[in-house]
Amino acid sequence: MSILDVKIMQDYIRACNDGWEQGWHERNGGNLTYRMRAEEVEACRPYFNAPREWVKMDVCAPHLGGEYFLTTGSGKFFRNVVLDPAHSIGIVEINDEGNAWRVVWGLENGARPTSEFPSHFLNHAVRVKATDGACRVIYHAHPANIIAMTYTLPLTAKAFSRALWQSATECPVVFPGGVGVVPWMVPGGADIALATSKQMEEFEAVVWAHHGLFCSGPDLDITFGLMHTIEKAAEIYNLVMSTGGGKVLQTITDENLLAIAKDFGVQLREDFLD
Ligand code: 2HA
Ligand code: ZN
Repeated sequence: MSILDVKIMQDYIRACNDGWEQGWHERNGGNLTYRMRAEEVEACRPYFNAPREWVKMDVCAPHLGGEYFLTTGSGKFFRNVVLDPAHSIGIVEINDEGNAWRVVWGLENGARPTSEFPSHFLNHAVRVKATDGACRVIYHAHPANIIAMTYTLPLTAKAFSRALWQSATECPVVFPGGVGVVPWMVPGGADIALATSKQMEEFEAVVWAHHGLFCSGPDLDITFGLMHTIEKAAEIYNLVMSTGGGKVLQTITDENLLAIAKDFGVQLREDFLD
């Protein structure tokens, strides 16, 4: 047995590789964090190394004190996760105050959690509250089509949510709450982390203009599926705009969107309709 035989490790590594295979993770692009269940921590604990030193963060979330997160490493490539997990990903423990982390497994040779760990951490903090503790995953990727849309659409939650909903019939069912948008900001720091987590109070997915997408969810399948669904809708949107030269003859109307919401029993954000 090794830690790599534990199911959550296998599922997490598979999610990283699936993202690589989708083309969402050029070079060291993107990052994935997972808040482990108590039983998953116990299954992994026999393989933990002696903990490293505590590293203080600029952000704080006391209700995440004592949690353990699986995280991709700063500067590490998703492409390499499946080949070399111990150097590419790791497990960090959060201190009781919720303002520092320390590595307990992986991230070998002194690697650190993703440069976006402050954003992930604050997003977890907000989504855990917004979902009564159900949220466990924050996933950031660089899918080309959703990024391309941030050059041609107003950077508002309404414009993006509506355009995506109208691009594929399943969208209003998969993300009836819509998506948030953060304008262009310097990545990696506390400012973009705060701006993103503010959006995450309302939305389970947030677009970063000219950069990528953040998705949240209760497990790896649902969160990966949300990223996949949004990016596919964005691809359709861009195909329509480019093949039709911006001319649309017919679309999914606001009435259609309401009919879907009614039949599927989901609460669509109606203030995003015209
Ligand atoms: O890890 O995606 O936003 C590289 C990034 C930073
Ligand atoms: Zn990024």
